[in-house]
Formats: sequence, structure tokens, C-alpha cells
Amino acid sequence: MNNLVLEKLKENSGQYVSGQILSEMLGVSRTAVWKYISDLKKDGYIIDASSKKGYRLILSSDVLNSSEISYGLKTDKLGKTVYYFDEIDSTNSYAKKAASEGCGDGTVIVADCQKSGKGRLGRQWNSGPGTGIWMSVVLRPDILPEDIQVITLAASVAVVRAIKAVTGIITGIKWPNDIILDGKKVCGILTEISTEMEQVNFLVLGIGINVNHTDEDFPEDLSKVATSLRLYSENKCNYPNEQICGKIFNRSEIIKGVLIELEGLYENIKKGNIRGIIDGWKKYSVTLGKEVIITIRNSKYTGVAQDITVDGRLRVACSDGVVREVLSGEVSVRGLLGYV
Ligand code: BT5
Repeated sequence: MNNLVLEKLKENSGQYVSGQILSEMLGVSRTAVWKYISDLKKDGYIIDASSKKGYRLILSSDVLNSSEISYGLKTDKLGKTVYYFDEIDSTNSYAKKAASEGCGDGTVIVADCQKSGKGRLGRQWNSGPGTGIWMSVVLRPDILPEDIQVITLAASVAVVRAIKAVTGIITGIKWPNDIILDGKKVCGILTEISTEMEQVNFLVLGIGINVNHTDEDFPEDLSKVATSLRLYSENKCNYPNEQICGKIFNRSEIIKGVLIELEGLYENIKKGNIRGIIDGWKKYSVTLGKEVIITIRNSKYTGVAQDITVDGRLRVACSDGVVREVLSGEVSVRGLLGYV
């Protein structure tokens, strides 16, 4: 019954629905309607009640569960199966297990909290409850293992576009796949693959986005390098788009946005249309044209990031006169995340 009440409130997208209409529609008393509304509030929905006008769902209510993610999701494949957990060790670990047991292309795992969130190269990813998007997408593309890099680039482009579409906030991409806001990291992406000979069995795209963190939600060492969409919007109240100031964002809407954007890019990759993804990545890059330090096999080189190649390598004109291309590993960009 609560679902029917919720659906009616959603259908009226932010407008009041009278208690009378709800009670007639459901065939229950107005007191019963009030009780359903109270239950929805306990689940985290913010509902405005007016004795004259009725009930109104505040659309930015940040409720995260599989039905919220599936509601109105306009994709063909991505997110058609969603596994949601209040708490998990790592969505990537779960996704890899589900993929090796045969789950479908586009399966999505989401958790409110990760106990052992993973970064790249064995690093940890801070993923406390009630704050961020910790999600993994299982993909089964029919491409060669060496073409995998472009999917990671596509994921970064999808995140930047989704954040812009849902919140109005403009972020940038630091090579290869950190999403940067105000000089700090707002999202990280961890791609893990299972390959055999010349074939990709599956790929897990792990995406972590800091959404509603306040300063207290980051440990001290992280607050220097990490930010959230909420912190940014609170601190930028002179930002031209007044509507985003000091807002709690709806994580389910951002997840849907990422899946929609990613699906479009994924279809292009499957058709071999990689150029558009590289161009999209370049458009949002905060790395190109900047001074960078690259680390190749323990040697550090300073140079200027010039371009990205079609197979996803960063081309750097180094100060020793050699042009080097890096596929993965460490690239520090001057002025970002600790490189001064
Ligand atoms: C990444 O690693 O940026 C990839 C992060 C991927 C996280 C997602 S969440 C869902 C899925 N399930 C998982 O278990 N993981 C994925 P890397 O480039 O290695 O960055 C890690 C470094 O970023 C850490 O060493 C910290 O310095 C910093 N860091 C940790 N937590 C952070 C956070 N929440 N926000 C910003 N920076 C963070």
C-alpha cells in the first residue's frame, strides 16, 4: 500500500495530492493514509503535509534502494537487474563474484555503505553510510582486452554528464578517471577485468561518487583532497545556479543518470565508435595542456600533457625532449591533489 501512495505522490511530481483523493483511490480511511505517509517518512522520504492541500513529496528526498533506482529508469539493459545492500564489503567484489557466476550484461550492484571499499593498486576507498554512491556495473563487451581502457574513459564521461544533468554542477576529469570538483576528488573509478586469451569475459566498473558528505564525514587526511557535491554546493552560494546551493542530492537520480549516459556510450563502443568517447573525454579533461609528473617503472618525468590517443594513452611532451605515452599508472597534475 505504501508503494501505491508513493507512486501517486511521484506521479504528481512535487505537487500536493489531497488526503481525500488518496483515501478514495486506496479505499482506506484518511487516518490510514496518514499512517502510510508516516511510514514513508520513516523510510527517509521527505513529505510536506498541509491540512488544506494534502501531501507533497519533496523530490530531492535521498532514499536509496533498488526500487528507487529502477523507478522510471529509461535504459534498455543497464540497471535492469539491481542488487542493493545497506552494507557490503565492496560492490566490486560482489559484482566480480556475480559475474563469474553468470549474471547478465548491465547488472548493477549498489550499497549505502562499504566496509572494505577498494581503490586502485590496493588502496582503500572511504565509503561510509548515507553519503555517497558506491556502485558497480557488470559489462560483457565483445571487444579485445587492449580496448578496455576506452570503457573506463567512457565511465568518466558518463559520470561528468550525469552530475551535470541531475545537479547542474560541472566537474572535470583528471587522467585517467578521477572526477575533480574545485581541485578536489569527488569521484573515483576502479575497473576490474576477467580476460582469457584474446577475449574479455567480463568487466566490472566500480564507481564511487561523494554526494552528500559534510566536512565531518571525511577523515582529516582525506578532507584536504576530497570533496562532495553537497560540500561544493554549500560553499558556492554565489554560484550562478542558485538552485543548487546547500542541497542534499538524491543519489538514486544520479545513479539513473550515470546508467543512462553510460548505456549510450557503451552502445557506441560496441559499434566501434570510439572517437566520440575520446572527444568527450578531452572536452572535460583538466589534464590536457597542464604540467604533469608521470611515473613509468619508478622513474618520474615532468612534462606537458598534450593529447590522448585513440587507445586511451596520455601523450606527454617531457622536459627531456622525449614524447612519452602512458596507459595507466600515476599521473599527477600540477595544482591538483597534492602536486604544487
Ligand atoms: C579510485 O582509486 O579512485 C577508485 C575508487 C573506486 C571506488 C568504487 S566505490 C564502488 C566500487 N567498489 C569498490 O570497492 N570500489 C569501487 P584510487 O585512484 O586508487 O584512489 C584511492 C585514493 O583516493 C585513496 O588512497 C585516498 O587517497 C583517496 N580516497 C579514498 N576515499 C576517497 C573518497 N571517498 N573520496 C575521495 N578520495 C578518496
